[in-house]
Amino acid sequence: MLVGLQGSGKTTTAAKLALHLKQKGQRPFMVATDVRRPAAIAQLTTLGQQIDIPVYGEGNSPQVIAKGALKRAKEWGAHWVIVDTGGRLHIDEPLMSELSELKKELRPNDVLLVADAMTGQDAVRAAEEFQAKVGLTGLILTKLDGDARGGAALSIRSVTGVPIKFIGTGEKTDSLEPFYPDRLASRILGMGDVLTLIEKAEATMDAKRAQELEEKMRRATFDLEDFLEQLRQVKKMGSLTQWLDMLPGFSSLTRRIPQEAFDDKAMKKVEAIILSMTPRERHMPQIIDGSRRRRIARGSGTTPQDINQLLNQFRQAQKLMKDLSRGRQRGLLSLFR
Ligand SMILES: Nc1nc2c(ncn2[C@@H]2O[C@H](COP(=O)(O)OP(=O)(O)OP(=O)(O)O)[C@@H](O)[C@H]2O)c(=O)[nH]1
Ligand SMILES: [Mg+2]
Repeated sequence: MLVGLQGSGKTTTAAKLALHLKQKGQRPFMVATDVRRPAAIAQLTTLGQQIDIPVYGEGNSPQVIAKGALKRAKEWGAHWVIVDTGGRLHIDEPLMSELSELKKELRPNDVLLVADAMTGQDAVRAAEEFQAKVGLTGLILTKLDGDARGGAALSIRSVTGVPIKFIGTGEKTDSLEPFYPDRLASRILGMGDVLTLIEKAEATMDAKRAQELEEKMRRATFDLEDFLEQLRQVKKMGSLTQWLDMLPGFSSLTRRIPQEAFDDKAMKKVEAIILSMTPRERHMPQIIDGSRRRRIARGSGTTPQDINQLLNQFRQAQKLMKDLSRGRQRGLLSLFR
């Protein structure tokens, strides 16, 4: 069952969904229940003819149509019944009760709110109402082919608490895409593949540990113990440069971090060095002077140059993490979940 404000794209989306299912070898069946707007039923019927999918719209009230449609769909052997509903310019009580009645009659698996990505706060408030009065299971965001960056999607996602399932990217019936959070987030932020990168990082890293590290970065208390922990995590993720290369503007940085820094031998060395430091040194590497450097080198079986190299790497990582966490990517991504 598709619901939404007037002109949000319900009728078009009904046809898009039907075509999508048909292309997957399914038998979808469409129902037009908008008896109020003249030509609304004819609009869906025309779309149905274009994509060769049956449309039912017989009756003078939504419930009567729904009842007849379910019967007909069953006889026809439909796998899916897609129900288009009428829209309103603004949320009003008659619409909400009409939709609630219809929902009772249909008992749909899904009630999807079709929302126009170009609209702003009004759409957000409407979404909240639809959720409260009718009850939603998901969202379809339309008109993402336009200039809209889709920022309203975030608010709608957040006020309804239901996931975005598809996005509409054009007027034609084949302009429907599954929803990928990273792509929309990139679009909103105007970034490259940052989100895919962070998702990848999240999948490999221990989520709790990653969050702690991030927290530390924000408070600028990221120290050498955290650095060691981070190296271990990054090592688990595979080559650092490989994933950093996905970030726009970071390729110059990756070239500055030697690949050898992440092989086993180098890791052992880094561990030995950091473990030879006092807790105070790990926490405040800036206090490591010449004599401390020599002591740490002796304790870890390395040279003062090794210590210098490590401290350089640490500073690079510190800067890198600062750059990464400066973005809102992570918080943004979590809104879609
Ligand atoms: N560019 C673009 N246009 C779209 C998209 N989805 C729908 N439209 C257009 O938006 C307009 C309204 O679409 P409808 O499907 O009629 O909207 P509706 O929600 O059924 O409208 P009512 O039945 O009047 O409430 C039409 O001109 C559609 O072609 C989309 O993803 N991209
Ligand atoms: Mg319509």
